[in-house]
Amino acid sequence: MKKAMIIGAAGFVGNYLMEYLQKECNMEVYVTKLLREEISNSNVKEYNLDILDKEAIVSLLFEIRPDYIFHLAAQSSVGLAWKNPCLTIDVNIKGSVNVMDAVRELYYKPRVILIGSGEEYGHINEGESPIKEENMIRPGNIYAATKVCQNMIGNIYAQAYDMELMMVRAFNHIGPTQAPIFVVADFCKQVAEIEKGIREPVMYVGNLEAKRDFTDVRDVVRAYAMLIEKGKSGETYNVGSGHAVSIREILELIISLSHQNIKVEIDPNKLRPVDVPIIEADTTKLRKLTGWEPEITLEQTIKETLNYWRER
Ligand code: A2R
Repeated sequence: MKKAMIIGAAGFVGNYLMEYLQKECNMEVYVTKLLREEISNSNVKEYNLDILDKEAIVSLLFEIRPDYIFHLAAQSSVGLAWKNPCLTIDVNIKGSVNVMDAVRELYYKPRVILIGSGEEYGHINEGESPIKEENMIRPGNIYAATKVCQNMIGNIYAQAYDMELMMVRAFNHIGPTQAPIFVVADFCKQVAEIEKGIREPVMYVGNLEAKRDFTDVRDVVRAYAMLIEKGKSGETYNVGSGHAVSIREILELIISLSHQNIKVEIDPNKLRPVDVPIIEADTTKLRKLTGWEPEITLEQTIKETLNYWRER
C-alpha cells in the first residue's frame, strides 16, 4: 500500500483529496494541519505541522517516509494576500522551500506535487487564451507572485537535486465546504442567508466582468492523484476546466436557482487593486499524460454548493 502525505490538509482541497486517495486509490493517508485546525476524517493519521518550521517537516518525513507528498499548505486567498503580503510570502515561498529542502534531505526520492495557481499567468494578452504552461508569466497580484516563485524554485530543486517534483497550476476550484472568502461560496452563502431571512435581499459583489476557469474540487483532486503517479519531474501542469465564465454568469446562475427577488450591489471592499480580465486553462498537457477530463458540470457544483449553504 502506498503512503501518501498531504501537507496543509485541513483546507478546502485537503479534505476532498484525503477521501479520494483513501477510497479510490487505496492509499494509506497521512495528513498535516496547523495546531488550531481540525480534520473531520477519522480514517487518516494526523499531525500538527507549521511549514515555517523546517526541522519539524524533516522529522515528520523521516518518521512517515511517504511515497507521495501533496503540498497544499498555503495562504491561498488573493484578497488576504493584498492585506497581508508578508505572511503570504512567508508561508507560500519560505514554507514551500522548507518542504522542498526537507524532502531533499531524505535518503530516498518521494514523488512530490507543489500546488500553484492559474493566477500565476496574470495578464494574458489577446491570442494567449486558453493559456499553455509555457506562456509568459505576468503575475498581477501578490498571491500569484508567491506561487510563481514556488514554481520556479520547484523547477530548480527538481533539476539541481534530481528530485521527483511536479508543479501544478490549479485554476479556480469550487464546491461545497469552500470558505466564503472565495467568490462562488460567498455568493451561495449570501443567497442562502437571504432565503433564511437573516439578510436583506441584496447581493454584495465585486468585479463581475472578470472571467475565470472554474472546476469542481473533486475533479481537481482526481487530477492531482493522477499527476502524482504519472507526472514528469520538473514539469508544470495546468489543472482546470478549459472554459472561462464571467463572475456575472456565475452570479446569474446562482440567483436563478433561488425563488427570491434579489438585488445586486457593488461592494467596494470586494474590488481588488488590480484584477486580471480573463484566466482560462489549456489542459492538453494534463489530458495527454493522464486522460483526465472534468466530470462535474458547473451547474452541478453550484447547485451542491448552494445546497450546502442552505443546510448550514
Ligand atoms: O490559513 P489557514 O488557517 O486556513 O490554514 C491553511 C494552511 N496553512 C498552513 N499550513 C501549514 N503551515 C503554515 N504556515 C500554514 N499557513 C496556512 O494550509 C489551510 O488549512 C491550508 C491550505 O488550505 P486552503 O487555504 O483551504 O487552500 P485550498 O483551497 O485547500 O488550496 C490548496 C492549494 C493551496 O496551495 C492553494 O494556494 C492552491 O491549492 O490553489
